[in-house]
Amino acid sequence: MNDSSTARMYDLCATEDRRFSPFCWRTRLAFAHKGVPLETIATPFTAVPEIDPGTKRTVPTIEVDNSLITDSWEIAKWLDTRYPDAPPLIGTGPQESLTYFVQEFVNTTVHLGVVTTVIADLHEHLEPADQAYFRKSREARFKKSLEEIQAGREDRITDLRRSLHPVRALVREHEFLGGDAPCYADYIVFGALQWARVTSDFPVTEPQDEVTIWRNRVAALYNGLGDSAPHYY
Ligand SMILES: N[C@@H](CCC(=O)N[C@@H](CS)C(=O)NCC(=O)O)C(=O)O
Repeated sequence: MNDSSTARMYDLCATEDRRFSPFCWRTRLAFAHKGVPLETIATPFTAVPEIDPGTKRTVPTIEVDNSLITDSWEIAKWLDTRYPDAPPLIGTGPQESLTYFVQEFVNTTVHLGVVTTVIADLHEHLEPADQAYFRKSREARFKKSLEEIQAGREDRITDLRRSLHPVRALVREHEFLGGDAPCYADYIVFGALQWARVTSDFPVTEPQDEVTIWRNRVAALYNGLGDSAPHYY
């Protein structure tokens, strides 16, 4: 375990150090939002079981204060409790409930749209050992080949863009989903779009879309943290 007081996050990585996990992006931005330093540990899929052998941890998992915290929502809640004087991420009461709603909408509708748009491209970016694991596990989950899952994305992309309408409607009126300043909901939606732009040159949103303009605004936060990883557009 890490002795230093700086938290460390196990972060999925692909070739060229592409950091693509939508959940890990939420956590990276959440730490930056609180002004708390975070180191990342590049972790291929096949190394995830080694984080805490014998358990079924996912990423993000963070190492902090000599213990491990898994799950992006749990980590954001921990940050709010540990750093109450910095701007809240999730908050409490109605804000917490609405943020949870955003999370579940993104985890289901938006993530399904993104993964079926970029899954074969993502595979192309993995190291060979990870490619074998990823193909086997995802093809078993979808009961189709990666190429079949991604096929037809040109026709399906309109559905994904339409599903982002709630975001579009809000950012037409406000700088961020949080209003004048970003909040955890911004990072949840951003993570989904970041996953796509880090792994594929197929644009999930069009350049002139208000969603793209907002996404660029979030990417530029915290000294361009979201633009610091290799990405296509
Ligand atoms: N609910 C979890 C989901 C995390 C999750 O699904 N992480 C994926 C990567 S994006 C994972 O660890 N996958 C391991 C694997 O597929 O073997 C969270 O919000 O942190």
